[in-house]
Amino acid sequence: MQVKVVTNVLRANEDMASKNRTLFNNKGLRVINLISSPGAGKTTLLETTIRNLKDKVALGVIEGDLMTARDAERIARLEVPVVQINTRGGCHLDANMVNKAWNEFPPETPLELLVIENVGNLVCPAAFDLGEDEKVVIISVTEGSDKPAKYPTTFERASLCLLNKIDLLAHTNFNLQEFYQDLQKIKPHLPVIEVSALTGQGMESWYDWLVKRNGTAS
Ligand SMILES: Nc1nc2c(ncn2[C@@H]2O[C@H](COP(=O)(O)OP(=O)(O)OP(=O)(O)O)[C@@H](O)[C@H]2O)c(=O)[nH]1
Ligand SMILES: [Mg+2]
Repeated sequence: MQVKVVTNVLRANEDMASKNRTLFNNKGLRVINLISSPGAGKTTLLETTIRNLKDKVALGVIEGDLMTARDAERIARLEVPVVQINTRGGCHLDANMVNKAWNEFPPETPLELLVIENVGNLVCPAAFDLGEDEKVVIISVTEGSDKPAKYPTTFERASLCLLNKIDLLAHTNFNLQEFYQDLQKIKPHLPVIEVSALTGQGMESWYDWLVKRNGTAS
């Protein structure tokens, strides 16, 4: 019975994700689902990215959090369209929440790229398709290099891994060799970009990935 309920929930989510994907594709909108543990640097990455890309790409953001509108307020300060979802205890976003959030954007908002910051969690978000084009996983060097091995599903389903807080590497025992070896076993050829969302180090490669894939590179 329990299994059937879970299966139904996932199937309903797949149906809505498929509707979202059709909606986004029809608008020519590229959609990224940004996943990480709490505090790995998702919002900081978005802030730095927006400062650098705002004039090149029409970017919008959906923020997912259990409580508060703090992340949406951070993004709104940069004058980018943003909608906050509060899951009120839920550990991940689902396709229905994203559909409702999408309808909160004024219809005339001209967007080319939509980034969805998922709830801080390295496990549950991977199971729920939101209708995105690609998942991007962030891990930061302060979390330990064993995270891909311990939470492989998110890495398996991601198209790109960002290794954040690289500015702090020398102050941690993060083992780059172990990290890359584990990733190689979980998802060979998964691209990894080492970045500091705070200092901007390595971020050009991330912008290239986002903008070129968006088809707006000149
Ligand atoms: N040194 C350093 N600190 C960073 C970097 N990126 C983020 N931080 C810091 O890490 C903390 C958490 O960053 P956030 O961007 O709020 O993390 P988040 O993933 O959005 O967190 P949740 O939304 O709560 O899951 C903040 O104090 C940031 O300033 C980085 O590249 N280097
Ligand atoms: Mg955040």
